[in-house]
This record gives sequence, C-alpha cells and structure tokens, in this order.
Amino acid sequence: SLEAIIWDVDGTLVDSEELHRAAFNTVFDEYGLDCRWSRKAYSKLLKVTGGKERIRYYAKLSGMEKSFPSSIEDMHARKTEIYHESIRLGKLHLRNGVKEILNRALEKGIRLAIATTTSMSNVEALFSSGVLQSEHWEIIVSGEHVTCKKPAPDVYLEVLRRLELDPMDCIAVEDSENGMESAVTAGVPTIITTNGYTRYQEFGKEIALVHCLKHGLTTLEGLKTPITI
Ligand code: XBP
Ligand code: MG
Repeated sequence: SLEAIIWDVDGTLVDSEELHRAAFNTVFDEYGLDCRWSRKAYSKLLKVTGGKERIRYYAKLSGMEKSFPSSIEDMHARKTEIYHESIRLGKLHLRNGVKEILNRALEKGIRLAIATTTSMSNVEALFSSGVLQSEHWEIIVSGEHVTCKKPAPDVYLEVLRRLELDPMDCIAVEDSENGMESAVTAGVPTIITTNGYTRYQEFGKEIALVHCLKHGLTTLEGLKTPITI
C-alpha cells in the first residue's frame, strides 16, 4: 500500500526554475560579469544539478573562469539571498493541482517527504512565505545533506532510511530526467510531471508521465498500478 509520497521541489512542487535563473543573472550583473543565461542556455545547464556546480561548470565551459570570483560559494550565497527575496515578494506558488494532492494524502494518512537538490534554506523560504506548510512535511532531505546530488540516488536513499519504509511503499514525484534517475535508482516508483523546462526530456516508456497534476494522482496515464489516494 502507498505509505508515503516523496516530492522533488524545484520544477515539481513549484515552478521555480525561472526564479533561480533570474537570481543567477542578477548575481552575474552584481559581480560585473558579462554573461547572461537565456532560457535556452539554462535548459541545457539544468543537466548540471546544484547551483554552485552549475556556475562552476559554466565558468569552465565558457572559458571565463578567470573572470569568475575565486569563491563560487560566496557568489552562490548571494544568489540564494536574491532567490529568497523574490520568494518573499510572493513570486512562487504551488503548481496546479499540488495543493489538492497534498491535502488528500494528508487526509488519508499518507506521509509526505521532500528529496531535493536545492538547499534547506530554500525549502525554509517556501515555509516562511506560506507556499508550503512545514507541519505537513515529516522528512526533508536536501542537497547539502548528502555526498552526491541527483541524479545519484543519495537523497532518496536518505529519505527512505529516515521514513523506515520500503521504496515500493512510496512514490516519487519528479519533473526531470535527473530527478527520475535519482528516484528510480533508489527503487522508488516514479511519476513525472513535466514543466516548460523538462517537457522535451527523455523519460522512457515505463515511466508514468503527466504534463500537469491538476487531475490529481488518480488519473495518471501509464501507471501500471493506478494510485488511488
Ligand atoms: C533543482 C536544481 C537546483 C536549482 C538551483 O534540481 O538543479 O540546482 O536549479 O538550486 P532538482 P541551488 O529539482 O532535481 O532537485 O542554487 O540552491 O543549488
Ligand atoms: Mg526538479
């Protein structure tokens, strides 16, 4: 039986990648760097998970390493501040249908957990702005809690360890190839709900795929065992 739903944050609970992109671009401006991530460029850069890792990868790729600050940590900390400020301004909302699924799950006693690449402080920003309610989330594992970020299975394995559940008694909800690989490698049946950035990624035929969650988790096409919550 379904005991827990494990959620990705970025792109799944909230359509946050445009806000992350804007925060990266603002920090590049503040550092006087002549670079700007377009939507097209960012959709490729999303293959690299984690903001710091993404900046480092780009600096190398663009041959601009020397122009980038020696502390990518500091630069990324500033990006996080900018991102928090935009959340405080009310720029993020739950994706369509998510609220209903969360409420339904809670009514049925299904436990809720988060497995994310982003930082704990970014999850907390969603709590303090009221986008998510902290009391609903039993377990939260973020990028800084594990050695390897997605697509490695570490975040999911840690969530499962803390839930003390078998992966087959859970489902994961993800939006991207990297997220899918992480969850599937940990053995968790996975539902993909795509967004503008991940719509054209390759998920494989065995994966349950929906383009939005507004019909809840009951009507997912392609799910071998329909989930009725
Ligand atoms: C999300 C990410 C994150 C954000 C930026 O991946 O890749 O890196 O884009 O977050 P997923 P930080 O949804 O698969 O967890 O800058 O805080 O790292
Ligand atoms: Mg995601």
